[in-house]
Amino acid sequence: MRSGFVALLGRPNAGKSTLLNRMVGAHLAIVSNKPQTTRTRILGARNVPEGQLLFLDTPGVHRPLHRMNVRMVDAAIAAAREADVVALVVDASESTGRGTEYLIGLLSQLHAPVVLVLNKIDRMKKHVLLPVVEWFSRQHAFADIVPVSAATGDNVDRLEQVLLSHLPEGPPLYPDDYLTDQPARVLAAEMVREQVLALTRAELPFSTAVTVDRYEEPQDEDAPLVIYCSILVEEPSQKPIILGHGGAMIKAIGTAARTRIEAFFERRVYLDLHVKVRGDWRENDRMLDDLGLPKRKGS
Ligand SMILES: Nc1nc2c(ncn2[C@@H]2O[C@H](COP(=O)(O)OP(=O)(O)OP(=O)(O)O)[C@@H](O)[C@H]2O)c(=O)[nH]1
Ligand SMILES: [Mg+2]
Repeated sequence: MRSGFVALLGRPNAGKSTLLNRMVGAHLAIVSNKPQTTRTRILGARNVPEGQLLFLDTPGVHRPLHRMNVRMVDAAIAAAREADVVALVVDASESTGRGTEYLIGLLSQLHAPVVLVLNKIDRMKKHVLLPVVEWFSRQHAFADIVPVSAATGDNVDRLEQVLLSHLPEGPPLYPDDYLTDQPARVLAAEMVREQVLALTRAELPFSTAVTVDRYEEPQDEDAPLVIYCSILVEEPSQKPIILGHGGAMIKAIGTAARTRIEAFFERRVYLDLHVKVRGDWRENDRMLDDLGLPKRKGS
């Protein structure tokens, strides 16, 4: 048997979270078409007869402009340093730039083998993939290169086998019913944030956070989960955008999030949303600690 940690490292929007969810078969990490969606490291376990893969989804590596972003990038690099295998996930349908070169530069600091995952091949014609493979092969001695589509699932079976082959031999590290390190209340708050990202535009996705003010899980399984969340924005002018005309936007966010939380937990949910203005929360150490973005030692 082989078991160990696989860090999913990459630029924002490469499809790391989509790949995590595909690999473990559950919507553990929220996904959006906006960059910098994932803010913390998220563990998702996948058990196969040959062993256990412990995926670490990470925030996309980018140039940090706020304290929050410094912590995000730190969390990603720390996960890559701790992992047994690093899967460098790139959007193969996009041309490479400085950001990709910076990431490749980081790889030399890692001891673990690095598997290059060329994602989004559903958006590409076969003949354009070959030059991409050739370019990346010249940049780093990758342990393997695997083209996949996290969205359609194309070739992810092969990726699983490749990643497994690079894990150390040993028994599973977690029980076989263990799925994630994300507490239920965090999963719920993230599903609210996912709808904020899906339904709002411009700067809002970057300057919004969701906190849980109250979370009740009644023993009686027919009774709904009770969840009170606050949507934090930085500027007073952003509040009416989240609320929408006559409260239409926050209602839409709430309805969509509730439907998804209910499907995830297979249980009725009462969801209450509030909007709060918290200027500069992205620079506030206590807020960032509470949001699961702790400062790392030495950073
Ligand atoms: N066509 C296509 N789109 C994909 C694929 N994988 C992910 N996407 C889309 O790419 C966008 C970004 O996906 P995410 O999974 O959120 O990307 P990420 O790397 O986790 O991004 P960050 O959390 O911001 O670092 C979303 O709109 C996804 O639906 C794929 O294989 N094919
Ligand atoms: Mg992500």
